[in-house]
Amino acid sequence: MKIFIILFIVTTFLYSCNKDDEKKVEMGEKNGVCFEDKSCNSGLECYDDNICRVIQNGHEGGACLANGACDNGLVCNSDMICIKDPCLTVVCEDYKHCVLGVCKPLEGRCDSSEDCEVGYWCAAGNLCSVPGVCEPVNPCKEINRTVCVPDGDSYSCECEEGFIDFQSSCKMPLSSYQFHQAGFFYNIDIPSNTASDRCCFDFNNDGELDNKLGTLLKALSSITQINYDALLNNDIERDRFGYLIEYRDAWDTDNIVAPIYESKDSDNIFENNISGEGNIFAKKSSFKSDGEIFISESKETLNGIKNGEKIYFESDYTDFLKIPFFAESITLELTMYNFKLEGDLYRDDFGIWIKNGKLGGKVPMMRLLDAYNSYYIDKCECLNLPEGLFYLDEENVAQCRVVENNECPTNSECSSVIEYCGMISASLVPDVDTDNDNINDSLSFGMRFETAPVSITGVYSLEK
Ligand SMILES: [Ca+2]
Ligand SMILES: [Ca+2]
Ligand SMILES: [Ca+2]
Repeated sequence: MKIFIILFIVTTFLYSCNKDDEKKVEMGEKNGVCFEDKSCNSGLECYDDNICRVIQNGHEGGACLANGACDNGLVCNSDMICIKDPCLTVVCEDYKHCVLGVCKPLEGRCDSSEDCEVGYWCAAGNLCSVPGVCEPVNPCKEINRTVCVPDGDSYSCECEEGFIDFQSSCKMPLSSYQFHQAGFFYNIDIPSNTASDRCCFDFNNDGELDNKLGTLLKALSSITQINYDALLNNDIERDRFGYLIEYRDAWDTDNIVAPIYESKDSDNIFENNISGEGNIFAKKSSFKSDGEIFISESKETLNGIKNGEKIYFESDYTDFLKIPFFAESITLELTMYNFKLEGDLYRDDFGIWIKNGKLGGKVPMMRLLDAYNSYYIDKCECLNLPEGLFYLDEENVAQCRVVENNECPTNSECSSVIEYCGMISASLVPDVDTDNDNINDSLSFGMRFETAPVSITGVYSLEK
């Protein structure tokens, strides 16, 4: 029994001693044993002997050394504490180096001119350079599709690759142009502009649709013995005349550009031109030159077109379309300027087409009389009027020349045109003032059409 009691006291004593030691230094505390994961409380680090002690300068979490250095793999941050180098996991571009985890340009290299010393700018290749004649503001910037080429103290603005210099502007050569989806015009109809058949545009802003020339052509059909609708559609079927509309950037951007070209069939088969399988050339004569693509470039902002939605284009005043009426071997060629096009646009996976189309423009009186004159000069040599039958007087009114040596057979078209010349010229009263001098100088004209989807095969030139 005695032995047991002594043993108990000793055990209790030893136990109390141990307990007092642990109270003084707990795990993770200064001079205490490290935690199982070799960590210690804040401000301490676990030494190799598994005891927590104050972090030494230069170690992770400790102050940086006097010269700002830290142990390997560590960097001194702005609080002068050594931290794990964040750059160890950062990859910078060639001209940059990593500073505390952020990629910054090396000396003499740059992302912007602010990275360079005063007097230098950030040039190509992220190099800080002394500005040249083309820098830092590119003097060619305002000229489309150009690059600035330095030449000593001077510079020149030259066309970007793929473009050529044409009349002081850079244009894409036709040879490298890729045509987009297109439409072929057919079912042409010149409205008579009776009350039930009004078309197509209001050219003089009085709220009424104007088609002075269309109305006249219809009225004159009986005199000139020309059925203009039939002529046009026949000529289209026989590929003597045709138009294409190219839908450039129709769906990619808000800005739809749709130039119109004269066309030439690739296979002389008309049916496929209107069945959606036509391959048709754009005539080279529709292009101002090799260096300039568009005879007309009409722009309209459309935020995505839905099926059946109206499209509307208007060309510049200087853009024109020729409408040739072929009668036998003779052409009466009308030229309309500042043309407008309107229609309901449809599309599917195979193409784009227009229904209820209207195409109209302004035909200057002078150009119209020229057309009539050259028609009758060719057709009616017997009139002996090489300068033509019609002329414009000082008041811009169409007049007929006096025919003195008429050798035309009676009852021929040429004889009847003398008879009706006064009536024709009296009906040629312009209704549109194009130069705002308050004197009408042009006739409004419009016609209806449809288009069928076709592909533009390329450019057709007579020289081929
Ligand atoms: Ca009008
Ligand atoms: Ca064809
Ligand atoms: Ca005028």
